[in-house]
Amino acid sequence: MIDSSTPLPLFPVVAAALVDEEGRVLLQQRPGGKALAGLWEFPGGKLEPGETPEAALVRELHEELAITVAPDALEPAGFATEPLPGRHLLLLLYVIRSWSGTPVALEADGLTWCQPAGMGAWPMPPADGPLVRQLAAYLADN
Ligand code: 9L3
Ligand code: MG
Repeated sequence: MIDSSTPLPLFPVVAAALVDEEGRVLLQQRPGGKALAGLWEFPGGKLEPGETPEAALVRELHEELAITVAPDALEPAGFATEPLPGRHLLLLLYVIRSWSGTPVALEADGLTWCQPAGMGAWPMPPADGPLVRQLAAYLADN
């Protein structure tokens, strides 16, 4: 029986705030037919078995956006949790200020660059909202 004293298994997912020279951050639109379709998210995804969060994010950004990121360019900037059926999402956010290549939407329905202060205009998955506030605080201090 599941009750509040029984921890759900963690479901780790990584996400990136790619920050450009003007302080804008890239969001991508989740594609139709997938969970949370149409919502705008920080790019990223699930860890594969045995993968570190950093390696997973480097791989996801290459798969989703065709960009190359060096592992030491990842700055841990925040996290959010969200209960899902049977498991607990743990979403880790990394700031990235340098990469090679120009992001193209290989899996998303669209891309947008926006200031963190303007992200409220973009409907996001539940776990991404807290990350926006953490991102703004992180960027103000770093
Ligand atoms: N998720 C939420 N915000 C994000 C990302 C990359 C992912 N910025 C959530 C949506 C799903 C789960 O993580 O519940 C796994 O993501 P996907 O593999 O369905 O993209
Ligand atoms: Mg993804």
